[in-house]
Amino acid sequence: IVVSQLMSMLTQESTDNQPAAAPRVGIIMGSDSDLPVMKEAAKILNEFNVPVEVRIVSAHRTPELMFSYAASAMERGVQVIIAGAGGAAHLPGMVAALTPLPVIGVPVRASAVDGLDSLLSIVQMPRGVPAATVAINNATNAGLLAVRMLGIGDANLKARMAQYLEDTRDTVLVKAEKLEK
Ligand code: RP5
Repeated sequence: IVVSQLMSMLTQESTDNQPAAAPRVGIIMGSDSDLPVMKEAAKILNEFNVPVEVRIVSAHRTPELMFSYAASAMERGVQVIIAGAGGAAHLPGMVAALTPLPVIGVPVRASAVDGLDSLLSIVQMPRGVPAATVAINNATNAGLLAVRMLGIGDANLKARMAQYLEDTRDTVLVKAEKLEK
């Protein structure tokens, strides 16, 4: 499967010839090599029926595209941006500098130093320009955090997140019970 096919599968398709809902979350990443990690964020958002767009945007290789993406995201209706990158992972921080939207950074393990470079590049933002940072390769948590952010103004999403937590707890309790037997 080619990358473009995978990316359009991750972006919710329109049904019944209705135009696709405007994306509420932008998922961007520095390279198509980040896609195996970053697709987990799209999966979570699809589970919660949150419309997303998925794009390759590189801080270093396509700086003009990064600028125009970040500068236009809010006016296009995007409410949260999830940005993943590896190595010298400047994408989340640079995007946070270009938009007032909340930005969640995903440090991708992409180099010889096991993702520590990506983690530190994303988490060590200067005062005044925050980027939330999840664990290395944990795009699932980035998706869940985006749902929680959107849930502030969306009672339905907030209720579904409460249910997700209950389901997570129940899964662990069932496993624990099995172990005790
Ligand atoms: C970063 O460099 C990307 O986010 C990726 O994690 C890493 C390696 O990119 P490729 O050389 O695989 O395209 O900019």
